[in-house]
Amino acid sequence: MSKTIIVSNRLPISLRIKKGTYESKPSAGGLATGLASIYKTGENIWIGWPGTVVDNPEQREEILLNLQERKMVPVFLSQKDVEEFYEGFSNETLWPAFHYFTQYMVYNPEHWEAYYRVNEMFCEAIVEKANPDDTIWVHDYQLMLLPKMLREALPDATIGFFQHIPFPSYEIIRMIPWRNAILEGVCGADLIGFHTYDDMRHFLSAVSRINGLSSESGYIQAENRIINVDSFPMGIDYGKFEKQAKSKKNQRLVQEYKTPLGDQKLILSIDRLDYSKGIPQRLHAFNQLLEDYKELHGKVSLIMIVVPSRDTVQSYKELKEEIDLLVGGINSKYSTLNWKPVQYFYRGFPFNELSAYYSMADIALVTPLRDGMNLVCKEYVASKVDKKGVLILSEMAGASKELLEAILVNPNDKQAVVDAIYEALTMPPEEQEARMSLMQENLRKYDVFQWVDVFMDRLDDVKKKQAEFRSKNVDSQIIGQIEAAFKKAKNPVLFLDYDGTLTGFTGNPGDAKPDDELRSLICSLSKTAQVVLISGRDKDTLGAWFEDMSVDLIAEHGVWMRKKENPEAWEIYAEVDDSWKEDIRNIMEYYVLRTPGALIEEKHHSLVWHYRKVDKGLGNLRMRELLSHLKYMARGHNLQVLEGNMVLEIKMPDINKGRAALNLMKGQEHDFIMAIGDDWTDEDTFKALPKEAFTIRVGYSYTHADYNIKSHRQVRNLLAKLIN
Ligand code: GDG
Repeated sequence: MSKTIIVSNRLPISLRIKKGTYESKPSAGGLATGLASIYKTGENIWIGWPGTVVDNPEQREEILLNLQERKMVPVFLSQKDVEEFYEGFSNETLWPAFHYFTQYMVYNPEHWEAYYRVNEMFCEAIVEKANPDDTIWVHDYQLMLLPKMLREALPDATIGFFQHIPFPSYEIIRMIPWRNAILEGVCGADLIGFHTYDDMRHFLSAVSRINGLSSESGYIQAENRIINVDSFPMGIDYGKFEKQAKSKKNQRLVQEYKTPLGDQKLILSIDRLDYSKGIPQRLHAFNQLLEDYKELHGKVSLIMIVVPSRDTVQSYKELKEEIDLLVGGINSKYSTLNWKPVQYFYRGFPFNELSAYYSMADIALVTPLRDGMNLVCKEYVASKVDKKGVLILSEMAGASKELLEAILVNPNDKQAVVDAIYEALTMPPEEQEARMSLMQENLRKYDVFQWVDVFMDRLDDVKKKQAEFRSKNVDSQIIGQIEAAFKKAKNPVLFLDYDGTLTGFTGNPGDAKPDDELRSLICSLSKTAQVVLISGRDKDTLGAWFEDMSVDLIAEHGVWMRKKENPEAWEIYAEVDDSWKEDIRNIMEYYVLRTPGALIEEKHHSLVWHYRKVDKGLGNLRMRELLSHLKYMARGHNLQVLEGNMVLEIKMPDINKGRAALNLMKGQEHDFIMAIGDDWTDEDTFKALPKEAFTIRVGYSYTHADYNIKSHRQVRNLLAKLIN
């Protein structure tokens, strides 16, 4: 039976080695709780780094056995791995890049090599435990190469990837020298999840511009399968925070903490030490508040909890010093004998104490400069069981897309943060209740368990979609059937599209000339079958390329036909009025002038606007504009607009490849018909041909064809089989 493997950089435990012996505590983090329902059942396991360097082989063995009982498998990292892979590439290249702190990015090839190496180590550890059809869910930015490595080792596995931190704009991604490999790595997954729609949008744009993979409605069309990209905003274990907040123990603790503070209003700030969290900016705003509103002195305190993290890294050390100075500055300026404006803690707290802080805070001030989601704000809302309290939340946190009833602020706008704090301090209790209730309803429904279920369901769903395509894949059995039918046939005919079907695409369409392999293939085929090259290309190019071959040619999607018996005589499908061209050409020219790299091709019966050489995003934008413009014009002229591969073509509607194919077969009896094509102009052929024909679409798109085939390479292999 297949099992599920969770993979993350850190295992859900904290392991400490003291004087040669180790102790490990389970982690109570949100992710660990949410995924417990998965890895603790059946044969499922969690694979990751235990969080501490263990060099002693005997101790490793001991830890391995101990973790095995808890359904975990450790990947042991050396000190060098930790420095170069974790602290290095993950936290000094990807972390700053993905949080838009490009000034902190380090470009170190050795760190990159370590990142690659450790991802490989993870892959090996997984392969050792995995069955070929297992489900593997990989988490976060430390393991972005892993999905592809796993796909290669376990082609049939179901692979999910979730990124917990933001995914930035293409403009940032393109700064990373190793961007191609990173994006390709992630695309080894079947389902790729982010917290927000913006992250997903940025990812799709980067994959399209950097790796040339197009997508539609969140489905990336990869070479041999579809990949789903979607947004899955992560929730918290709502029940746990609610229950704790309601408990007698918690109420006692709140009482104990609050007594010395009197009836001061309390503002809570909790973060890991990180420049993305905007801690100094928050302190500046609090300082400004005290400067602007003297009447608040003695009546409001900021409880600032900063949890130590990465403080060996220089930029974090500097951040810590900056915070210390700011806190010291505020306290020395405003403190009185019985009031300290900032209660500052540089340490973590156990869960019950954290929960007490959430319960007693009148305001949670959560103002990161960038945050993938931010769970602290959600935990605060869940803990406000009396519904009294106000959340001030940064627009730059993923959570701001869900918690619309918070006071949303731009963390870079100091005055806006000051105003938000003042608004929160003076907000009527009924309004607090109304806002809190709406947020609680939302968070209760979309908790971390729901998040896990939805992700796993979608993973199933994308596998089903892939299976639908695969059921139409030209496999060895289908090839056998085609071969047998072909060999039996006395009068076979093959309709073969050219670009994308017999050959790949090139930057310059003129460069896609038939190579020697293709010429000899067509030549041999034409000895036993009627070969028809059916293309959108102009007749002169096709005529010149296949001048000396015994093949029929259909050019310009069916406008022109040239029979092999009479290679000099091109027949036209019908003489039609082309007075429409002038108006349309004027419009297309206007779009060429606005779009560097675009060009117009004039064919006998059509006009084509090419944008293959245009900067990708601009090309798509202009194509959409021109498409709607042309569709509008087309109605008046009774024309048809076709969207091809990096082209828009406008032509008379009664001319298409399907009609041309039927026209060519008229009066002949064929006992084998096969058509292969790669874009939607070929769909006309697939639809027009009798049902006993073999119809094949190149690429894994929805199609009227009977089958899909991976690429032009496989088409050539299939045709080669017919010769042998
Ligand atoms: C990544 C993304 C995304 C904090 N102080 C204490 C303590 N905490 C707990 C909180 C909360 C968690 O740490 C911090 O939440 P984040 O949302 O910042 O999560 P990270 O794991 O740091 O970050 C982030 C998240 O992944 C999930 O996808 O939201 O954007 O950066 O749960 O309660 N817990 C205890 N004592 C503390 O002092 N016990």
